[in-house]
Amino acid sequence: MPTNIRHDWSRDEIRKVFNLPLPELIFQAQLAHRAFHKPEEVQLCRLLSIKTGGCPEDCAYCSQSAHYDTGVVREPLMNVADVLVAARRAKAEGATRFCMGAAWRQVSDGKDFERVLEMVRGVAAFKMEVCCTLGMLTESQAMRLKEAGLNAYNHNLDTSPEFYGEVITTRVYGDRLETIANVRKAGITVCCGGILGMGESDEDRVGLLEQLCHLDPHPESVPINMLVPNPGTPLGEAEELDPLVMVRTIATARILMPASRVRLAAGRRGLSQEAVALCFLAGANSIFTGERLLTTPNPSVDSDHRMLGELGMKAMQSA
Ligand code: SAM
Ligand code: DTB
Ligand code: SF4
Repeated sequence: MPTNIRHDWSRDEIRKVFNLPLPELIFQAQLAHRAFHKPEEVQLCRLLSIKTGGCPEDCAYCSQSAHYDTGVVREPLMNVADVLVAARRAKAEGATRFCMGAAWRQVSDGKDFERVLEMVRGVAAFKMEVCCTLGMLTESQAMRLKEAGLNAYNHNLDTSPEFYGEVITTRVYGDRLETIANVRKAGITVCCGGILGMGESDEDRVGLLEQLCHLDPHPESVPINMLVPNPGTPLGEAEELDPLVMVRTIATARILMPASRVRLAAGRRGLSQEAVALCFLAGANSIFTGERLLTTPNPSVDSDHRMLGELGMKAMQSA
């Protein structure tokens, strides 16, 4: 492993990077990006909500929490065949990674989990990267997902340990770290990032990045979401985020975790094309495509292909 991959960044060091003059920050992020990645390539990922709404957790940003009246219609676990149709379509539209999300607090052994394993086997057969995000997971469940062909598991830390309790009260930071460790032990790659725009401070953003880069190995994939405000949730009326905060956070993530894919995840509809371009300059090299994220809208596949064309960038061909 190249020696410049570090897991011991101090909070002070990270804060200094985060607060660099923007041209210097972007320059350093570009150096890190180009040492490990092709700067014109972006991975296209597709999300599918395989079980929607009715979640017992109280994440203050989420349309799917049963604690809030958000208008999201609950849907039970999808059929395997329908999931495979969606995955095939995603692949035809250029996606190389397919991520299935379920609004569960945790995975329960039983027929629903067996069905998810079947979905994983099916998508893996399409030669796409397969990812799931199903809530908390035991080590033996992680092993079974690995055996079924799962490549990645998404489980976000969302924010700093200090701010976490302001956003979620039904679980603690340590629960998240434990699931991430279980995923790692099973040999599945880790997808772990956070959300900006929830009223957190720069210090919380630095604190999140500190936690992420202390994971050893680093998460292979780091999604940085910009809050999509959902009416009915406690964060439904949150103040709009300055897009440059996304740029600074992405650039810092790129410098701290140079070999990882950094994903400009939720919130692109709230960013101008110029802001998105700055996120790419800052080292983002992955996006979600397709009209819908899990429950909220996202730019269309066509508009994304057009945007990449206009920027002279291209979709990553194979994972
Ligand atoms: N229930 C699982 C869990 O919490 O791990 C998986 C699904 S959850 C929707 C995955 C991640 O999406 C969350 O951890 C959060 O970072 C992000 N997310 C959820 N709602 C969001 C929103 N309204 N805006 C931005 N990001 C959001
Ligand atoms: C992640 O960090 N972002 C994705 C994925 N991991 C599962 C989810 C974004 C959800 C946005 C809100 C919604 O559509 O409900
Ligand atoms: Fe449930 Fe995940 Fe939404 Fe939290 S983010 S309420 S755990 S679906």
